[in-house]
Amino acid sequence: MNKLWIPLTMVLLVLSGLKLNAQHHFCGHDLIMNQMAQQTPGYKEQVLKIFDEAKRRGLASRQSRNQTLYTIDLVIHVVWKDSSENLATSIIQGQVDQLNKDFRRLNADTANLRSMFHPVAGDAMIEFNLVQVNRVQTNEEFSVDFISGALPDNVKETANGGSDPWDTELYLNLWICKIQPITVAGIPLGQLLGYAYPPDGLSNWPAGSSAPSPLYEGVVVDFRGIGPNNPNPIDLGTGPLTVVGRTPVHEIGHYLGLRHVWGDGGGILGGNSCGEDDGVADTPNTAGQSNFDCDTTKNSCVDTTAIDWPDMVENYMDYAAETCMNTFTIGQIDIMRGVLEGPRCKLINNCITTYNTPTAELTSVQIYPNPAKGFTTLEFDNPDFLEYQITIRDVMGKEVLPTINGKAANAQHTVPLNGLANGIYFVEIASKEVTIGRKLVVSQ
Ligand SMILES: [Ca+2]
Ligand SMILES: [Ca+2]
Ligand SMILES: [Ca+2]
Ligand SMILES: [Zn+2]
Repeated sequence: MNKLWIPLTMVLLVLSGLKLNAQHHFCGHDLIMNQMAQQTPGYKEQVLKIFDEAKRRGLASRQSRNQTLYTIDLVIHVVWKDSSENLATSIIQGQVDQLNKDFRRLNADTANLRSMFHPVAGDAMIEFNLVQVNRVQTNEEFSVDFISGALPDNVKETANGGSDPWDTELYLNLWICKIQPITVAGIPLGQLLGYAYPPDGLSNWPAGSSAPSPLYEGVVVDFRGIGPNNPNPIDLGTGPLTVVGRTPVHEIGHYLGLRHVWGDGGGILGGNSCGEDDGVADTPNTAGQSNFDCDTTKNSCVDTTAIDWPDMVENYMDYAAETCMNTFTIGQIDIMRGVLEGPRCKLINNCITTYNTPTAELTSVQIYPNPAKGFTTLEFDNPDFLEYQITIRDVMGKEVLPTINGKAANAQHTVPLNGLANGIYFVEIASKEVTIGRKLVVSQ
């Protein structure tokens, strides 16, 4: 992740003349990851756990993929101030059509994918059903606070000049608005084109945490990033960009759990990040993002596989030109479908048969060290994200430590044992489906 996201550092960089490229524009994934990590310790780890779980789940169901088309109901909110932002219905429909091509690999420009990547390109078997377009006129502006990292989530609130979502568990909400340029002390730093919160297991979090509201789940895209045939150009000094509707494709990729192909890291100034990747085996690691170009000569990291692949600039999760992007890989599709079969299962009405189906819920239970002195660690897998409760009792059955509640997929709890007398204790891990007991020996 972007380790250079330190507001004060950013200001100093600007003031010291290392000014960021004012033409740089991007999606808000890094902003979210860093802002949330600052507000809520453990956020990144939680997102990564859910990512790993989705990958495992999607990989397991890869074989049956061709038989199961997932349809997501889509609600679009057009929140406009200037009439140019109130996009014509034909542009909205064109965007929905583009989503349905790109997620089914029916887009004509798949022909441009270089042949070495043909074996990893995939049809996600995901489609979008537009159920409603809400148009809301507003007097508000939608801005990014670069110092605090706050995003323009007021677009998601009718009371704050935006448009309230339809139930975010049942519908994908896409808000279209003008996102104001990012500035610090009047200095323009760039333009946010869109953002989406990753699936982050909010219901799992402790009360009082500053996780974003479930009402904020969904995708926000600047009105100029909707296409094709959008008459409102984005020109940030290098001429108008060609927009064909790939910003929403990219942001829905994040919404369904994907990370950037270069794996973030490397810093906002474009440092090398060959040491960090996106967790997806079939996207070649790269040293950093593309710059809205289509440079097929790039090979920025040496791959550890037998073949040293070039950078996959055709991938939707890079920042290449929109006319250069045309592909999700099979590994990325595993994750997106794993998210739809897990934390976002209600979108596809498929929670009963997959997400909440009783299986061997709590597995691979480990307690270490055991015998323990001072503390011990409990670890187990909970692939169906069931709520669980851990109690620790003495030989008389009396609870000797506070109960632990959780819902994490890959549970890990370090338990302080201070004050416990030497002896044998019983650890009980219970979900609504299963109870597992283990013996714990305390030897202080
Ligand atoms: Ca990288
Ligand atoms: Ca990769
Ligand atoms: Ca390479
Ligand atoms: Zn992004």
